[in-house]
Formats: sequence, structure tokens, C-alpha cells
Amino acid sequence: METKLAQPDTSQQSAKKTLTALDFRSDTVTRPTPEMRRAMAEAEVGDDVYGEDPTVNRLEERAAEVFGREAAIFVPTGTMGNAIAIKIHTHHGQEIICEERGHIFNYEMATLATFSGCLVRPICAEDGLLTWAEIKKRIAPGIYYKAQTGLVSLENTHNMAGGTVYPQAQFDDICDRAHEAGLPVHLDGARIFNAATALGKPVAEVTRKADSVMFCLSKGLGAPVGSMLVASKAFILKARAVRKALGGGMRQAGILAAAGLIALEKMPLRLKEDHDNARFLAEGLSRVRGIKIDPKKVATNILVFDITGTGMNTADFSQKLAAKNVLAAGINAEQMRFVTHMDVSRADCEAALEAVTAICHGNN
Ligand code: TLP
Repeated sequence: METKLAQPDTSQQSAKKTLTALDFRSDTVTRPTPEMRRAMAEAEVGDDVYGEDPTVNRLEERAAEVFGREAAIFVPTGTMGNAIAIKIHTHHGQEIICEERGHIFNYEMATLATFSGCLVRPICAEDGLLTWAEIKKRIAPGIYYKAQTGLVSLENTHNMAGGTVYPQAQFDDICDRAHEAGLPVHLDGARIFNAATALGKPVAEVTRKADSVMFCLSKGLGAPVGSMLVASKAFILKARAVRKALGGGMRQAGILAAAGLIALEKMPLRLKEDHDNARFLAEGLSRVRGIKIDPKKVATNILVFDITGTGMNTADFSQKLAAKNVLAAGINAEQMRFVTHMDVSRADCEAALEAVTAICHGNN
């Protein structure tokens, strides 16, 4: 059951003074707040492989409560959380349906193939958001000489499509129909708190129909390390063994979980600020010559925009931005990605916009 979350300590800004540039490359660059650092220093710890780290245990219990699930497990990275879930849901030789730009397909070192022995059956979807009608067409027919579909994996928010959010009915419909077809649904919810913020709903409600959910503490929520996998008790019991097999059994991990608890309890409340900054940036960018972006589509903290009209490719564009003290990267030769987070303020967004405008208008 979702419980009331405490207000973040807004006086505790992260160690921003040490940042040398305005860093829009990702929300993974966020640094732990002083409050997190204090909690880490003071954390009660034990050996988590023996299940004896009280801080990790508390984080797992709280994550399960916040998501309205039976159990949760702390993992070092989102990539490991997804790999564990995929391993449990599938068998070697199966196919996983996911969106073509999905993180599990493009940025996880093909672990779904090397570790779980699966192939991806990718679907290209408008704004990265799948529909049941599209998924249904890609489910393998039950013929003995065809590889069978083992899993549907959704990403919410969808990172490379520009932080897009599933309308709740669309997400729930996919889960219901997949279950009717005998297929489990995994949610790569690395930024699920951003999705929940945009939808104005608790994460428990947004995710309730998925069989397993991975979410990250180390992105917009500001923890230095860590992600969680939440699911049923039986699933998480299996996940403990798979995590160990991957070398993810940590010892006095309470030092990390202490920061994770603050990320979970307090940081979701400030995400709207990042979304407002992203929208502000998008509106500004949409007025710059050569840049193509629809600000109305920017619902969370990620902006993906086309720069082909500037005559530059993203490598040149990024380099010119870096010379103006702004860090951002291309996701391909034509599209740049900017991510807002707690270590970039509205003033930083204004400065970034100025830098982009100068570059596009040839003042570089
Ligand atoms: N995303 C990173 C990069 O890997 C692209 C970023 O900068 O956005 N799922 C999604 C949707 C993600 O965006 C990421 C990381 C992960 C999983 C993996 O998390 P980590 O980095 O903790 O393994």
C-alpha cells in the first residue's frame, strides 16, 4: 500500500559546487545530497548475503510497501535488475517483445541473449509507447518450429523516445491482454517515479498490472548507486539466487541502501521541478532555428530533439556545446538528448538555451 512520503530537505543541495559544467547528459550524473552522505556515514550495516543488513532490509521492505507488492530486492544497477527479471520470466530460445529503442535491447550489452538465451522481437512504436494491437501481431504462433514468445517488456518512461509516459489505460490494457495470452509483463521502470509524477498517480497504481518492476534510485532520485526489483515473494526469492549468480550479492550494502531510502522517501516529491525545467527548455529550443522539437510531447525530464536543420551532426554539436560549458550527447547522428535533474537549475537551463542559440546562429 502506498504510504505518505516525507518532504525532501530542500536546503540539502547536492555537491554542486564541484560540478565544472552544466551537465545535461543524464540524470545518472546526480550526486548524493549532504543528507544522503550523512545517512551513509551513519548507516547500520551487516552482511547482506546472509540477509543481515538492517538498512538493506528496511529499503527492501519500504520499496515493497510503496509499490504495493509482496517483496523487493536491492540490486547494484538497473541493468542487473532487468537481467534478473528477464532470466526468471523466460527460457532459453524464447523471444521478448519490446519497443525498438528500448533500453534492454540497445544498452544492456545483449545480456538478454548472453545470459537468458533470448532474442528480441522489436516493435517500432510512436513515441516509444506500444499498444496491444501491435504486440498481438508479433506474438509467435504456437507452431513447434517457431521460437516462442516468453515475455512482453515495457519501458515507462521511455528513455530514448524522449521520456514519454504510457497513458494508464494503454499500459493496463497491454498487461491484461498479455496475461490472457499467457505472457508475463516486465516493466523497465528506471524512471517510474517520473512517469507517476507526470500522471499524478502513486507508483503502486501506475505499475500494479506488471508482474515485475525494476526502478532506479540512482537517476532522478539522486542516490549514488542502486536499483530495486519489486514483485511477488516467490519471484524475489528466485531473484536473490540470480543476483548472486551475476555477482551482485553485496555485503555491507546498507551504506548504499541508506542513501536509497532517502531517494525513495523524499526525492520523488521534487521531480516536478525537473519536468518544468525540461518543458521550459523544450519551449525555448522549439524557437531556435534548425532545431525540431514538440514541447507538448515533453512530459518528464528527458528531451530528444532533431538538429539536422542546423547542418551539424550531434558529435559536432556536442563538442560546440562543451566549449560553452554545457554537456549533452547525441543518441544518434541527428538527435540530441538533454536530461534535467536536481543538479541543474532553471538558471542553468537558461544558460544552456543561450549556448544552443549561439551555436545555431553561428556565434560559436
Ligand atoms: N540509462 C542511461 C544509459 O544507459 C542510456 C541513461 O543515461 O539514461 N533502463 C532504462 C530505461 C535506463 O534509462 C537505464 C540507464 C537503465 C535501464 C540501466 O540502469 P543502470 O545504468 O543503473 O544499469
